[in-house]
Amino acid sequence: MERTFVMIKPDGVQRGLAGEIISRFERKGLKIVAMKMLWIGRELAEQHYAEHKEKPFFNALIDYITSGPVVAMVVEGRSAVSVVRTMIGKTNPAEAAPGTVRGDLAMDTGRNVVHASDSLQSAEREISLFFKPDEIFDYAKVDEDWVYEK
Ligand code: IDP
Repeated sequence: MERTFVMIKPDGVQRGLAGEIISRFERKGLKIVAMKMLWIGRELAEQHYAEHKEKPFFNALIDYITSGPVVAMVVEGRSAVSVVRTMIGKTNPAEAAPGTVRGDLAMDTGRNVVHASDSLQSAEREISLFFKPDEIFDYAKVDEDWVYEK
């Protein structure tokens, strides 16, 4: 099983899309093993998006992600990193396929409603930035035998 980091960005919270987005992951069969609402400060935002520090959109990105509360989650499942990336769709919502979160619910790259880790390595890094080990729960879900054959 893999764990990935997912975040409903401030526009997703403001637009009342948190439930819709969380529900998509639940219905898929993924397991939410950690979740909280928080308002990210600039320091954490800059750490989270450190790989984009030199990009022209970096300051706007930090302004955006710190502009209101977000909902942060750890989502677990088989191949969770790639499954969740497929579900959220391309970075630019105008190019994201219908059926994906961004394809269905967003219009603009700078307001693309959701974040998800792009590799196992970034998942581990991002999970440890946002969650302490005791905020992540190991539990059995009753439908597991109905989600996975084995
Ligand atoms: P991702 O979120 O799909 O992994 P990244 O390329 O890692 O995409 O970019 C991180 C975030 O930075 C994007 O989700 C988006 O909010 C923002 N971003 C990326 N490229 C641009 C851009 O060209 N203009 C404005 N914002 C951008």
